Amino acid sequence: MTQNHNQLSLQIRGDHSEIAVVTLTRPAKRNALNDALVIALRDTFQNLPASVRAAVIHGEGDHFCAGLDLSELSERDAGQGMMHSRMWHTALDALEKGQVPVVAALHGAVVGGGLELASACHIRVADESAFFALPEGSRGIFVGGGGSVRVPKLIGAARMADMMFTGRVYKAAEAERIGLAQYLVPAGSAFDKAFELATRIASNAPLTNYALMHALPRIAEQPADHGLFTESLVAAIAQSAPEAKARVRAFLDGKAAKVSKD
Ligand code: 1HE
Repeated sequence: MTQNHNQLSLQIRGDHSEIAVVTLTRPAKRNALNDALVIALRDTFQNLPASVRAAVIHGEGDHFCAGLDLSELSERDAGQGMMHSRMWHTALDALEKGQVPVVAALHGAVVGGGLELASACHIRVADESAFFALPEGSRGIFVGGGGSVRVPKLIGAARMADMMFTGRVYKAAEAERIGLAQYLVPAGSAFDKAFELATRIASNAPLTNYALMHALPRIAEQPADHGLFTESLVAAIAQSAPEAKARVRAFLDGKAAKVSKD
């Protein structure tokens, strides 16, 4: 199944229609995010088909995403600027706090709002062509798509401030080393790796994936004692699901895969 918004496409793939592939399809503008595209992202992630268990997001052309569409920035007053930023928050929250994990396949420019979008995803795969930057600093603006909250969680506030103060650009290998991406793959193979990971994720119990998306980040922000209590609640709920019982039984019966280092 394929749905096309104007500048975004949604394809449902996999034997059980379990993988959503979301493609930014605005290569002539390096997939810059105008308002229509931000709203399409929101609508897409709020309305994924029930069969979907994991998603991949990537960009058409030579770049993942050039960030905010700067041609739309011109005439907003302060109130409109605030609402515009809140619209981004709603859209990227729909992705980050949605129903299924999202794997970002990154190549070429992952800059400004493109990095904000990538940092709302649950796993980032960078190929060797990827480069990461926050040019907001030199454009006289600030991040507005959740970057000030999400990027420091990946690399720390000091590194993010450096990127904005100095225009520092991280190439893929260094980006992976500092935590902007979790996987580094040869140029041209980010999508295949992301799809492979999404397929693996989709085979997990949905409740486990949901807990990883929704409990883990909240626990990270709780005081340790509250976090431990939340962990116990989530663990109790997850282990009580029939699917958990069946998966553990399958292992004990020798019918499920062992952990293997290869
Ligand atoms: C754009 C945008 C854009 C390209 N808004 N139109 N983001 C930036 O500051 C990054 C700005 N873009 C670039 O630095 C470069 O375009 C790239 C490194 C991403 C790609 O370079 P290249 O040589 O492949 O493409 P290009 O020739 O620069 O751009 C091709 C076209 O895309 C051109 O338009 P054309 O009509 O002349 O063909 C560019 O104007 C257009 N284009 N990027 C609008 N960003 C929620 S707040 C977030 C705040 C931010 O994201 S600020 C950072 C914005």
